[in-house]
Parts: sequence; C-alpha cells; structure tokens
Amino acid sequence: MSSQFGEKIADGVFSRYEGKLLTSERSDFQKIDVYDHPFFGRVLTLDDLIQTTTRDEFTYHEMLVHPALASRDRVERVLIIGGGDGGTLRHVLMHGASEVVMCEIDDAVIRLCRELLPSLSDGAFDDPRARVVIGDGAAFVADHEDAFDAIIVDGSDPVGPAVVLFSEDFYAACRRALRDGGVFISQTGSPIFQTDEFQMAYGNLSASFGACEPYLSFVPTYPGTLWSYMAATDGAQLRASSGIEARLRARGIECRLYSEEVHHGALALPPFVKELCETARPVPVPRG
Ligand code: SPD
Repeated sequence: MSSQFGEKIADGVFSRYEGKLLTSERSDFQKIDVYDHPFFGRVLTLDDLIQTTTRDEFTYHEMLVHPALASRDRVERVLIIGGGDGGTLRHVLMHGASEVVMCEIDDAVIRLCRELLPSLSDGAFDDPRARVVIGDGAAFVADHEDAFDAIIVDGSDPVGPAVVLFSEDFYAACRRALRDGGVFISQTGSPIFQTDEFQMAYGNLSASFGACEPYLSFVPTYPGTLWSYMAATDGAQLRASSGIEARLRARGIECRLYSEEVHHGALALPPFVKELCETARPVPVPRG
C-alpha cells in the first residue's frame, strides 16, 4: 500500500512524495521513517523531513565532504557530528584519514540505515578507522581540544535538539577542538527558503572563525533543490585551493558531481546570497 509523505517548505509550499512505507519507529529523539520510492529508491525521513535517498545522496554527501577534504594534502583525524546514515563517513574515509569519529545522538538511525539503506555507508561502519560514539555532538566537541583536522556537521534542520549545532558557543568549541589549520564544515540549509538558518550559521561562524565560506550546490529532494554549505577556517580558504583533481586521483576518488571545476563554481555566489552574508549578524539560537 502506498503512503504519501513530504514537508511544509514555506507558507503555501509543500513537497509531496508517494512511496511504500517500510518502517516507522519513534526513538528517544525523533520519528524515523523509511520508504521505498519508485524514483528516489530508499528514502529516510526524520520527523517527516527528508534526510537522504539512495538515488540522490551523492549530490549531498559529495558536496558536504569533498570540497574541504580534497583541498588538503593530509587528512588525519576527522570528526563527524550526526550523519547516522553513514554516507558522510563513507566519503570521509576515501581521503585516507587514520581515524574518523562519528558522534551520532540516535543509534536507531544507524541501525535502520544499516539495515534498509546499506548502500549509503557501503561497509564504512566496519572500517577499522571508523569509531562510532552514540551521544550528544555538542558535548563531545566541548570535551576535545586540538584534536581534529576537520569537523563535519551532518545534522538535520536547526529545530529541536539540532538547533545547538548552529550556535556561536558550539562553533567556538569546534574551533578549539580543531588542530591548527583545521576546517569546519556544515550543511546550512536552503538560501531561498531557509534564509534565517543560512544567516544564523553565517553570522555565528564568522564570529567564531577567521573566515567563513558559503558554497552552493543542489540536492533534488531538499526544499527548493538549491542547497548551501559553509566551510570555516582560520587558515587557507577553500577558494584558494588548487590541485584538487590530482588529490582525488591519488586517493582513488571518483565522484559523480564534485570536481575541481565544480569546486570553484560552487564558491561563486550569486548577488542575493552575497547580500544574505553581508547582512548576517551573530544571533543567539532560538530554544529548541
Ligand atoms: N532538510 C534536510 C537537511 C538534512 C541534512 N542532513 C542530511 C543527512 C544526510 N546524511
């Protein structure tokens, strides 16, 4: 029997999908559903918001992970916050990191994704370099100093428990947890439909790091398709990167979306997005 699912994107704007509900579970943190969809394949939703699909996950995970890591000559220790489906973990491991810690608050997401969307992680959870910690990402970061070359936040939208992952305090803690020259990356929502979220991330990251570089790509199943990410550093910035194709080749990474040309194109911001950046200020996060 088919069920409809989808999300409210803005007043009067809704997405609607039709698929077969495979499982629905309420964890301590959220409602987790997995559907079989005739076009997008397996679809994971959390509290009814689409997180990933087996068909378009590459558009999101490649652009979350590779621009920052393919810009670096060495990637040793990486922390992923969230990312329970394992897609980010799989892509990070491609860069030859010696240890990748994934701190995910909800073990039910990992269990269901390993069972029903195994292509997302594709064995990454069994890689000896991967260490999964079940717990609160903000608390985990606050306990670490000078520990990681990259911190990647692969969270949900900033509502409920995920809102803290857009706060200035959290970003400042991430900066302390990074080694010299480290990079912080996060998905930062739709620059069309989620301008508050975009500006909150940009304002708070700019207050905590020397530089914050937004970049854009697309994710077909996310609201509005156009999607934003931000990389924050105190050192070399993504727009100055070169030698990306050579690093991808040396690491044996074959992408479907990301390339050196796409890297530089993604960092070229249209005027309306530049304006969002120019008018963004640090803001306290609303209570979840
Ligand atoms: N609006 C959906 C934003 C979801 C971002 N995280 C997705 C997790 C995929 N690994």
